[in-house]
Amino acid sequence: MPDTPYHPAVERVVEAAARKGVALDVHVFAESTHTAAEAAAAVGAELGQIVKSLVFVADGEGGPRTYVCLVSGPNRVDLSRLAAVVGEPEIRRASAREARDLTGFTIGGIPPLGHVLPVRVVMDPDLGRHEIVWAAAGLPTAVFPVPPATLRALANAVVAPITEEPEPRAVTGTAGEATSHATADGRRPTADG
Ligand code: 5CA
Repeated sequence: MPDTPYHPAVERVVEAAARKGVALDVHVFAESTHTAAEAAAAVGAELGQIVKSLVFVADGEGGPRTYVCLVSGPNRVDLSRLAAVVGEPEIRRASAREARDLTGFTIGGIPPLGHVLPVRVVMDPDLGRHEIVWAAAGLPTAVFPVPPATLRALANAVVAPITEEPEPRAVTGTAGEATSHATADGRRPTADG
């Protein structure tokens, strides 16, 4: 147990992990770890090691179904891919208020586990490239390090490709047109910060 008790939001995350037999090493900072970039700077890690916990909603007759995507810092969720992976015809980004009400945590501190309502969790395979990744621990000033395999188990996550492909590189030095994966109207369905 720490000398000083954790904030109740952090305590909920620590207890959820403890119920799965994992002792979290929560790091609390004076400065913000609200964004992935801030978290990377605070812990001295690569942006790719930061776990964004992004909330999505499918509106069904029985109420909203909530999905939390655990995404490597630089990556962006592709809504079409996410919908296909979770088998929802329509899915959208949660508002800040919905994210708080559905998970019990405020954006910037939403953790991968310990949510107040049942959620399904989908994890970006890119997180598996790192020995250790860092996830939010319930507050926008608290994060914890975890091996990705442990994160997957803690969050009961399915690992599946849900992020955008990198933008195609322009073809240079030929007479042909550059290829593009953009849709006919030039937009790509995206949902990330
Ligand atoms: N503590 C950091 C790193 S662990 C963190 O929680 N990052 S995060 O990416 O999971 O949370 C911030 C994200 O919340 C932003 O990337 C952005 O995509 C999202 N966000 C910010 N404002 C809103 C909003 N008004 N509605 C929905 N999502 C938002």
